[in-house]
Amino acid sequence: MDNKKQEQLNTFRTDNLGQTLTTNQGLKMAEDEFSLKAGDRGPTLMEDFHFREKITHFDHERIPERVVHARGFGAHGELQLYKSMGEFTKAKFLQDPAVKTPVFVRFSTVVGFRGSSDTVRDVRGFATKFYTEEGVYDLVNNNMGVFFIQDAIKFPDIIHANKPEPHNEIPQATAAHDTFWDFIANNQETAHQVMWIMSDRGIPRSFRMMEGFSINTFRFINEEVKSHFVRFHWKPMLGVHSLVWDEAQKISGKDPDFHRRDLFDAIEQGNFPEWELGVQLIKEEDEFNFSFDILDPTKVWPEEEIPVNIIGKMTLNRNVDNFFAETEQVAFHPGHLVPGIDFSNDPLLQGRLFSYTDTQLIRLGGPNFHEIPINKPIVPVHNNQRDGYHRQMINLGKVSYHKNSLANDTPAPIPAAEGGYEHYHEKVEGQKVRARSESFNDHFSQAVMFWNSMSGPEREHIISAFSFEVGKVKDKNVRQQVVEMFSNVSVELATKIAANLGVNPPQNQTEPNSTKVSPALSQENTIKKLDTLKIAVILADGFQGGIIETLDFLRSKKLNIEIISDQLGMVKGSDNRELEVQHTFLTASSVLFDGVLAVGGSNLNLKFDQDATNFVKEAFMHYKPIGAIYEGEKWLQENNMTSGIGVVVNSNNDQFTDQFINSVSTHRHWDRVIY
Ligand code: HDE
Repeated sequence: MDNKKQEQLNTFRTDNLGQTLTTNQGLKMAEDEFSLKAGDRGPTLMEDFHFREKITHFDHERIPERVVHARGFGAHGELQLYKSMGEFTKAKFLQDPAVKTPVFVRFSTVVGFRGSSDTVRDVRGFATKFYTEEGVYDLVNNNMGVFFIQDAIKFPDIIHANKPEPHNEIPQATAAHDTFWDFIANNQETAHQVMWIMSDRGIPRSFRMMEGFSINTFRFINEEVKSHFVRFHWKPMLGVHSLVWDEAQKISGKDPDFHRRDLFDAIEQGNFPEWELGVQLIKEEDEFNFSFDILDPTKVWPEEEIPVNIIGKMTLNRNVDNFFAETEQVAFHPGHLVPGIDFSNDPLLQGRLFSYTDTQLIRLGGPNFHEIPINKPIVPVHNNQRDGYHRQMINLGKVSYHKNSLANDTPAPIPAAEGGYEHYHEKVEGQKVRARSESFNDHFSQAVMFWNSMSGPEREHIISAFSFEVGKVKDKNVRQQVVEMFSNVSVELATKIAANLGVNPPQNQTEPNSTKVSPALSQENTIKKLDTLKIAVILADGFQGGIIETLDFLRSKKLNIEIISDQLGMVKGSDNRELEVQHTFLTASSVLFDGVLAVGGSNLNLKFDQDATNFVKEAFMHYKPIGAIYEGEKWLQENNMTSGIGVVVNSNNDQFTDQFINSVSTHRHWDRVIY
């Protein structure tokens, strides 16, 4: 059964199938192939209203893309609570575990244009719209726990530095260029977020395998008007997983839509992505009891110190019907609140509260974007706001002001006790200053904690990421500045990247003496599941028929099995049973899969051998699980890969299938020696 939001959207959904073609005025047309001309070789006539309407509409199809987070992908779903949060907040949608709240989520990259690739190294947006019985609530998160800057006034600066350079609009969708790193080295509050983005978190395997962090501190307010500070978290049920950099770059060419395809396919297959909603809570009276300022968006609240209280689960269960109508026109705003949730004085959050509405005005063309179906609340809207471009609502009556007597002084506000939104009565006093609190001055302790918390392979990946990104910086002085800056995080890190960057080792040779770690920051111990991992099975004609049962068994473990061969069509097994080929070596690549099962067949030729060998070799380089059986073994033997960690070969091993599943359940074999 459709939820209230879907019921509402049903009234806007239109199906052209089987219908007669009309103009936008509803006029049925007899012809849609030829413009109206004076003679069949003559000029087109001005009176051809059908031509004019069709072309005009086409000419105006584009709207400005988002200034940041331009490339995104959305889906519908629902949130259901595990328990009531009534003790902390009066927000109605956080009270009753029996209620399912409709949601719409949009994931995004930040810096690339709308047509850029999904797998670039970047922060990911994770914005959720809750259609609650008290109006729309937006939780506009990112997939990293902190942000680059501490004050919103610097947002245009960081984004200008990160975007393609203005003189030549190069490079696309990457921070690997001079202006970004020049900004970083000269704005050291960025250190912590840079560590996150240089880590594996910058190249997620899937939107379904990312966390979401509110970063900014909000408030929960309960019925007794008691306030707690709160930060929100999404925890993916599939764990937090990433690509490797070489793979991410290759996917950018092979399938720039890798992440959106992954989400779309999972939902179409009924493998609905799920995240648990968590909250970290701090009592108002404990505001100053931490070694960091809890309002500082460049700091995490370490999860070991302030546990994430898991309160419910979100399931995405429906793809959009129309990308533009829904995903492109959805308008999020961290200021869309419901009673029981309020802001903190985090100066980044405060600035965001201005920006989001402002940007929708130009992007969506006026002040009525809340009436666009995807943005419409599921509760009635009544106020004295009127008119403006594209107004849909037909307000009755002559009164559009408050106070009035002609309409009994309605629409009327209602007191907080009856559900009216009232801001928390926080006491504020101070002098007007352009300044930043001294409590925001420590830029490195948590960057050090992040580095300390990484596993060996994660550290190696960070060193490689810095070496790549800063290696693209042409200005040697900027490269040197970056090395000096990150010696405050780790002299070892700075020294290793200095060597790769052709600059001097850092002047600072004193390692930070903090040994503080937060295990929650490392992906090493995340949940690892088989569900929906994609396994490429390389088959040729004459394959050993028994493999069909093995594949069925792998499917029963929820693995997605796809067959690769040299041609599309069917491959025939030794027992004459056939399997359909999904991809050829031309249309697929190992980088699009989580693991490989090399099977082969009796009918191999040199070209097949070469293609299959390259496929397996690349998977090997990317630490992926590999199984080899029957003729498939030779592709590994000839390249000395059979003894690699995570490689399972048959060689009459009756445990083969179990061992292969074990290898796949590890996801990546970081301790494999790559040569
Ligand atoms: Fe945003 N951000 N942001 N941001 N942001 C936008 O609003 C802004 C920040 C985030 O899928 C814009 O509708 C400022 C933090 C997401 O439609 C814009 C500052 C976090 C999305 C804007 C920040 C975010 C946006 C552009 C610094 C994570 C995509 C289009 C003070 C907690 C939403 C739009 C979508 C989008 C401003 C920082 C998350 C320009 C001024 C921190 C997920 O208004």
